[in-house]
Amino acid sequence: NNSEHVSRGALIVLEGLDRCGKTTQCGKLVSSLEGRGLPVEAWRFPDRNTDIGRMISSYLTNRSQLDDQAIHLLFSANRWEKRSLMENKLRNGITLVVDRYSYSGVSFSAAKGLDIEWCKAPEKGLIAPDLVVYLDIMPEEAASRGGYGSERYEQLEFQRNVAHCYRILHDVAWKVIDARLPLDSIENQIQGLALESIKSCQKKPLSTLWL
Ligand code: 2DT
Repeated sequence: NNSEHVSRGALIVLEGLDRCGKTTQCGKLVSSLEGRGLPVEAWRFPDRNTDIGRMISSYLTNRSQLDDQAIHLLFSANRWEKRSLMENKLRNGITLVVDRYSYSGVSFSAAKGLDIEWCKAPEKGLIAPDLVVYLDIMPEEAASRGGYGSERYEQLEFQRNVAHCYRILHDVAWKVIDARLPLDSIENQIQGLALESIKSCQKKPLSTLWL
């Protein structure tokens, strides 16, 4: 571990409703940073490749039922089980581009009616992102984009509630980008924000969420 000699990587999170274009933009950002020779990895939550992740996946595909509180804590535990690996990567200079994080965690659960502070509590102490890009889209517009898949949350009425909860969470560190803009314009804006963030976080210590 040579972490004392390298400047740390940035934790960059993309958030937004289903079908807002997050996953596409995560891929584009990772390729462009790689193209510049910057160390970067693509991550996503939920990470369905762990035991907890498989329980989450089974819930999302309606193969299992869980109380709202129970699934909320599993999503959070799925981030906690990755926290130390995340920290190691960042300290070793690797920038992480993450498709969804604690903001999805809180918004999707609060959209079911759970108390927002209760939802935030298990996220406290996770690594805080250096940049959160929110791809802003109206739920109706997202729904019209080739429709949703068959997973549990992919329904217009539910996405409306999620959008409302995202609006409550969103703070000054968020960068909101209009998801209706042309793909390459969105790509360029995110790239600019990411490069700025990678540069400025070199002097900043890692910080934690919501304490
Ligand atoms: P994907 O379609 O992006 O795989 O997401 N979700 C996600 C939560 O409810 N809580 C969380 O903490 C996270 C990270 C959003 C699967 C769905 O899971 C929801 C959509």
